[in-house]
Amino acid sequence: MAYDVASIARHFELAGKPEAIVPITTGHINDTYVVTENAGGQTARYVLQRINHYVFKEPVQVMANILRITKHIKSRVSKADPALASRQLTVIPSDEEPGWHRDSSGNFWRMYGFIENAVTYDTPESSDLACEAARMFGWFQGMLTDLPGSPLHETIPGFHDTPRRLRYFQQILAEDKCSRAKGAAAEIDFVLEHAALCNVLPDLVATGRMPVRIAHNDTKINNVMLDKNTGKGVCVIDLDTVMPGLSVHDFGDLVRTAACPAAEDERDLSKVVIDVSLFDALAQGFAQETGRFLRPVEKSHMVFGGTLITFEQMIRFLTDHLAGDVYYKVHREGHNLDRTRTQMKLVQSILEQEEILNGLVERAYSNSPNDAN
Ligand code: GN1
Ligand code: MG
Repeated sequence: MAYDVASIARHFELAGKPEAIVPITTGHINDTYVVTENAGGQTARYVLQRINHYVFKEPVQVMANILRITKHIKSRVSKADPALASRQLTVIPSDEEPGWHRDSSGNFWRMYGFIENAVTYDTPESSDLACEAARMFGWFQGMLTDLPGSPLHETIPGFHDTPRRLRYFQQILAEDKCSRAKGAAAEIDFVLEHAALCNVLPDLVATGRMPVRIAHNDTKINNVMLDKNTGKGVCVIDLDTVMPGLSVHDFGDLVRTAACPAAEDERDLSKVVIDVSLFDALAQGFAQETGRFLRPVEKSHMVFGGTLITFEQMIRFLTDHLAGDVYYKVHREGHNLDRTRTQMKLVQSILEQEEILNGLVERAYSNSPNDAN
């Protein structure tokens, strides 16, 4: 759908006039544009996004969370490192609201300052990069351990409620509206055979053994920005799903996206395996920042978090494939099935190497700053 993004951009408090607007196509959910403004010869860039309200039913709650989170992080960082504080996400107010603009068709838009001289990577190009990205997500979780006020809104109810995801999958499979189940028999069987994975973490939470914290909940490696020159972490982005969640889910999504150099939709499955040295780098980076505050039960379930989140993602892609590609943006026929297959291969690869990976996490935490237990 084409939007009149130039006139939408004008609703935000920019110093000058929007000059160029370029779409960015990497995300699966929201629509993103880079806006360049010109204020008396000085240019500055901004990120304009349309919040997908099919996915986020309450965009105002999403933005209320993000305003609290970004202010809190900025104020914490500014005490220790003002230069870094100026490179955190900043929400630009609109002419009517503190953080969003609602257009005449009911779409919600928001704008952030563009973080210059920083880059994101879709795949881990080196162990150093994987380690630094993981450190940033651990840092982010640490930053939010003291967020004051009421709990954050649950922007997608049951987002990582894997048993619920499984039930929904079973419903869509029973309907098989697009007659695609036949072509995905092996993947469907795999999900059904591994269904017991879904209940482990909910049981630990229900019995009070695993704490619910504020988690990012979408810790894809490309949701962290690194300095272009030094490679050092600058900030964490894509805050739409920051809400109550589990630390192991955040580590798990990192394993899913950064412990394997292949793309999420790679068709050559021989390339899709967990790379032990990338995994080790992730464990070290994450442990460095979280060793101080995580409980032993969280540390000992990090590898399981990788299995679970990857399995959950497999269920989500397969469900969307069976439902006719209604949730994730697809760019070719069978795209969600290709994604399903990579996730399945990754789950198998984690399970095969579980013992080694658990040993690496244990070592990373025993070498990390650790004063909680
Ligand atoms: C979506 O927004 P994006 O592309 O970072 C999805 C994640 C999935 C991911 C799979 C709100 O993330 O949960 O893990 O795609 N976000 C939402 O690549 O559903
Ligand atoms: Mg996202």
